[in-house]
Amino acid sequence: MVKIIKMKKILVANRGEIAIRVMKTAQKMGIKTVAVYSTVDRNAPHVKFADEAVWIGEAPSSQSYLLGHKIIEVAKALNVDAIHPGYGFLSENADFAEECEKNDIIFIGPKSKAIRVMGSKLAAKEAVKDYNIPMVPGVDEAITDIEKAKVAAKAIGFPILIKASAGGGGKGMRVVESESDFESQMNRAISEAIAAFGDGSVFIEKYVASPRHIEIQVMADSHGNILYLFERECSIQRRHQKVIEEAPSSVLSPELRKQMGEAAVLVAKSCDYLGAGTVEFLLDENNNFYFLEMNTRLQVEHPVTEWITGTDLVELQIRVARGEVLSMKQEDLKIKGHAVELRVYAEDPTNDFLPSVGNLEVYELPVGENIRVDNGFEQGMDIPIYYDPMLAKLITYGATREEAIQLMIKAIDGYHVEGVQTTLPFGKFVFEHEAFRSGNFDTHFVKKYYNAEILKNQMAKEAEIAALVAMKQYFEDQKIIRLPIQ
Ligand code: MV4
Repeated sequence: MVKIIKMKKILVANRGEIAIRVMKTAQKMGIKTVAVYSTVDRNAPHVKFADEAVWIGEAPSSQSYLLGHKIIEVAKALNVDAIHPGYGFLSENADFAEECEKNDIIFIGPKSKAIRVMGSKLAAKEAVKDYNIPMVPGVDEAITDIEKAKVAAKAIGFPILIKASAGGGGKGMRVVESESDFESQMNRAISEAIAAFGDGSVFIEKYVASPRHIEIQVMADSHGNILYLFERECSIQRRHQKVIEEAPSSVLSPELRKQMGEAAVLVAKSCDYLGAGTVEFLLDENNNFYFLEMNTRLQVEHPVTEWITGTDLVELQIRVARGEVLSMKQEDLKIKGHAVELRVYAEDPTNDFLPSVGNLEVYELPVGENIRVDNGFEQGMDIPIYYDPMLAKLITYGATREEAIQLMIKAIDGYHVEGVQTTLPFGKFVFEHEAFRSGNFDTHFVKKYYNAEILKNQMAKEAEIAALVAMKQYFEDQKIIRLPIQ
C-alpha cells in the first residue's frame, strides 16, 4: 500500500507568472493556495489569484521572497501542507528545502541532499561517475595547483574553458585560447568565483566551440520510478539567458533522443532524485552529447514539454511530492506535435536588452487555439525594478514545427504592449530568421545574426505599414461620414 500524504493547502513562495501557473494547477486539483507578497506586489495578480495572501516584507527579494524562515513561519501559521518554490528565489536552496523537511512541511521538489549535490558542478560530476554518463573531457576536481592544471590543459588541448564549481547558467566561465593565457585567466577565474559565490573552486573542460544546448525533462517519484519527458532545445540565448525554447529539438534522431533520455534518468538516479528536474547537455557538431549540470527545479520553459507530452508537470510534481506512484510508464510517453516559446521580457532589444521598466499603459494578450500565455501582469501595472523583468511566456503549438512557428508570429502580432519595450520584436526576428527556420543554429545564434540595427529597421518598416493601414482606414471612415452629407 502506498501512503498518500494529505495536501489540502499549498503556499507558493514566488511571484509573477509562475506563481499563478502553479496555483492554477493546485486549484484544478482542489488544493487551496496561499500567496506571499512584498510591498510593491500588494496588488499583483498572483496575490489576487490566491485563496489567501500574506505580506512578507519589503520589495528587495532579500527582504521578502528570499526569507525562508519567514515563509516557513507563515506556512505554519496558516496550516499549509506544502510549499511550491517555483523557479529562482528559494527553488534551489538546499537549506530552505531542509528547513521545510524539519518543519514537517513538504517542499515540492527534490530532497535537500539532491539539491546540494547538483548545486555543485564538481559534486555532480562525482555523483554520476559510476553511471557512464558522457562528459566533456576535463579535470573533474577543483584546481589547486596551477602548474599541474596547465599540464592537464595541454593534454586536453586548447581552447579550454574554466568553470566555477558553484557557478551556473554561464556565470564564472572563461575561455582560454592558448597556454600563454592560462595562468592569468586561471587566477582571475578563481578570484571571480570567490567574489561571486564565496567558493573559489574552479575546474577545466575542453571548450566545445559550437554546441547546441539540449536539456532533458525528468520526473521521479519516491518509489524508484524515473521518466524522461524528452528534450527542449534552448540554444537561443543572450548573455546566458534563454529567450526562445522549443520541443522537440529539430536535430535529435529517435535513437539519440533515447540515449540522452536514458542518460538523464541515470543522472537523476545518481542523486536519488524526486520530482521534476532538468538535465542539461551540450550537443556538438558530430552529435556527441555531454552532461553539463542538473537543474533541480521546475524550469521556466516547462510548458513546451507539457504541450508535446500532454502532461501537467506541476500536477505531477504535486502528486509525487505527496507520495503517489507515477501513473505512466516510459512507453506511454510519446511526442505529439511541436511547441515553441518566447519569453516576453520588459527589456529593450534595440538597447542591449537593458531592462525597460515602467508602466504597462497598454497590455493586451493574444488569444486563440494553440496559443498559451503564462502571464503575471495586467494593463496599468508598474513593473517593479526589484525582480526579473520577465512579463510572460508566449507558447504556441502546432502539428509541425513550421505550424507552431507560423502561429507564434501571428501571436506576437496580436500581443500589444505600450509603455515599455519588450523582447516581442526580437522574437519575431528570430522566428522569421532563415537559420532558425532551417533548424541550423547553435548557441551563437544571437551573436552571429542579431544586431539592434536590423531590428530597428524591421520595427520602422512595421510602423510604416501600420501607419498606411491606419491612413487607409481613416480615408474610408471619412467616406462613410461624408456620404450622407453629399
Ligand atoms: C560549455 C560550453 C562549451 N564547452 N562547456 C554555459 C552555461 C552553462 N550551463 C554551461 N555553458 C557552456 N558550457 C564546454 N565544455 C559552452 C557553454 C555555453 C552555452 C551553453 C548553453 C547555452 C548557451 C551557451 C552560451 C555560451 C556558452
